[in-house]
Amino acid sequence: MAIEMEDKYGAHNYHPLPVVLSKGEGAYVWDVEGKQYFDFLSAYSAVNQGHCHPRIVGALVDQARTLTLTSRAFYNDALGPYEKYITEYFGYDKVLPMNTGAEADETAIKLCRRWGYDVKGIPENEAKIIVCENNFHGRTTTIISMSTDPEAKGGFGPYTPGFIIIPYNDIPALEKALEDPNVAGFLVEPIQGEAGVYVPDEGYLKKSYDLCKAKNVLFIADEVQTGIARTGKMLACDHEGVRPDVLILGKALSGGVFPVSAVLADDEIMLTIKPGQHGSTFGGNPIAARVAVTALQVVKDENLEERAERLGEIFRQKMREIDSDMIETVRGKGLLNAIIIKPKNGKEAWDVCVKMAENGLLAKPTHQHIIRFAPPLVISEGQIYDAVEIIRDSIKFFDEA
Ligand code: IF1
Repeated sequence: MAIEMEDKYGAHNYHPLPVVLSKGEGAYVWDVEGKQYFDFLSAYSAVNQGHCHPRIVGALVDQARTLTLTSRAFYNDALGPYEKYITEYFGYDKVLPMNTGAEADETAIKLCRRWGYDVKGIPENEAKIIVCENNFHGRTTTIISMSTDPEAKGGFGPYTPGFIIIPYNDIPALEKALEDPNVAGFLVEPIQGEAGVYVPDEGYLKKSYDLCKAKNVLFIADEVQTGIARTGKMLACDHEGVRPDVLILGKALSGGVFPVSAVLADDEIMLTIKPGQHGSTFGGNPIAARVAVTALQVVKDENLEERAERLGEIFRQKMREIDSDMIETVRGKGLLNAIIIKPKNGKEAWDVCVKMAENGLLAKPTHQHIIRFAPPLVISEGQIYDAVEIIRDSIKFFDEA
């Protein structure tokens, strides 16, 4: 019923697994028949704190009963405390609050260009931003102008100029691109999520950061998917001690209960945007402010960084113990992992995902042969073992077929 309605009345911009969900709690979701599943997608890493976390939902409901939206034409009593909390939490002078990850990436691009013109002295309209092949930063027309994915980019031209595309995890390529004096920034995912949880070589982030600093270029980290404890540290950049000049957050910044994103930077960068030069109707609304503070408190109170680190190690270890020639590679960091499936007898990643759903675990393939596994960080060790059993049984089903 729900599937037919979505098919008839909704745009066909997704191809969902045939599961109709109606309830979520912690690491579990339930479908309309009451079947329970492990959620190993976590809404692409937005529900790190677990589905419907009571404290976060509590903040949402409480504020929603009081004051939902004022616009930024006026002050409100929730935004200032949130801005203080998040800037101290991550160690930056200021935050620019937005709603979706794409909006935060767009905001970072505008900040980088304005800094390039007003501080670095790049000639007007000449600023360049370096990005990596196989990046994913969102779906707006400027963001897909940076994309190398024909699916995401094709048929939506004309494209926004001013981007230099280099291979990911390639220091010499970055060095060469940085020779252009009009480069204002390097925008990079510390781990490429959509590309299939592509973890760069140890030291790549630090070396990239150092090269950018040497050329007075902003190091801009898109931590929309890798941030908020997902990879075993609060930020994936923390694994290499890198402090991005511009930090982009989204998704789990709200624990998945509300669209909240943010861009953090110090005054030299942030104050290049003056009143009236950027904004958003819902950006920094009181609900988002209260929800984000609570979502960030939960990450600390429930030690989600340490859990992601420890349980991620166990998950990858158990996955590597599965004896199947369908599993080509297991890779990831913290609880952001993926396996590459080698097709067998015409069965591939999609079939494994359908079988896992039958067996009570939800995950989705990306780029045909890669299955990403990203459970809520509140999952227990016992649940990890149960989940691995389901993954093993599902893959072995095709092995023996
Ligand atoms: C879809 C992908 C993941 C992101 C990073 C910005 C954004 C995303 C690193 C934009 C969003 C989402 C978008 C969603 C599926 C999902 C996704 F498969 F598309 F690429 F996670 F890998 N930076 N990623 O991962 O944030 O505007 O969506 O809030 O578009 O299908 P958003």
